[in-house]
Amino acid sequence: VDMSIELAGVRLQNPVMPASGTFGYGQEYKDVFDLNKLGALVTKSITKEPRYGNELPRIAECTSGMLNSIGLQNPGLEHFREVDLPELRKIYRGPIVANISGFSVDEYREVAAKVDREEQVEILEINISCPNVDHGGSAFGSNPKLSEEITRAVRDVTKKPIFMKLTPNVLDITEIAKACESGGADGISLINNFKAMRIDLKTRKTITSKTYAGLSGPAIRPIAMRMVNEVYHACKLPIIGIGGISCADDVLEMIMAGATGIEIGSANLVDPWTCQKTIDALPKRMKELGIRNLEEIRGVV
Ligand code: RRO
Repeated sequence: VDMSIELAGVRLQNPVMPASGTFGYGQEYKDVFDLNKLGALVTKSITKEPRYGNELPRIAECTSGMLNSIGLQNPGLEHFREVDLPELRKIYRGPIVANISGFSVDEYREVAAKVDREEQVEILEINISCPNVDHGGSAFGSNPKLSEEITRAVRDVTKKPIFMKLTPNVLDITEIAKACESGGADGISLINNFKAMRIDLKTRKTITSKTYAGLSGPAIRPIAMRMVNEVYHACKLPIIGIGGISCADDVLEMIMAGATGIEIGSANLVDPWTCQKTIDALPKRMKELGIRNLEEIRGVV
């Protein structure tokens, strides 16, 4: 069986990528399994300036998933270019997807222009959906005009493929996806997490330092499936499906909903071998289900 895919002109040996934020810049996982097995590696969202992120605690477990309110902790653009990217290249040969965030249209443009100069980066994933910051983040991705404007700004400064990463915290995901398509996006990544909260009964305070945090994991997978399917039918762009995927069957289901590639997020925090196990299991499941290649099942629903 053939599990390779093509994502906006980039060939991937398989559709499995770690979701942004779950593999950092690769170093934490290099001793867990061979990163070169991945379809591509998506790096943690970077901003122009370094950020410490939100105060601890910023993770909470919950039934069928988890909450996070990391708050865009990252080493900043210059450190990413000078240290993280070269260090990643030493341990990983495959395609690198650089995830970018910003707090203004100009910041997205500026960071994208600098990342565009990095030969090692194959694809840009533009995060307009972080729910854990006080301004920017999902405020961009829930506004069609701003989503289009950011897409256009990034489009102006790079010829590399651009995937816009969307928030599910909207009434109509197709409206945002279509705005990104008009702005010149090459693909859509969805979904980021749902705005949520948990309370500790003893302290009577929220478990995470920020009142609201983002829900991810198995709980959101059926919603992610539905949203991917809606965007698949509303746009012509390739989709990276994200949301609660943790095994080969989940991957195949997401591709049947319309995704080309997929990202695994929360499941990596439960079992750091999830990506490797999923990739290893995929050919066997494809054979059992009579699937010769992934294209033949994409968007069958
Ligand atoms: O850093 C975060 O809090 C974070 C980001 Br930028 C994001 O896009 N999604 C997420 O779950 N957490």
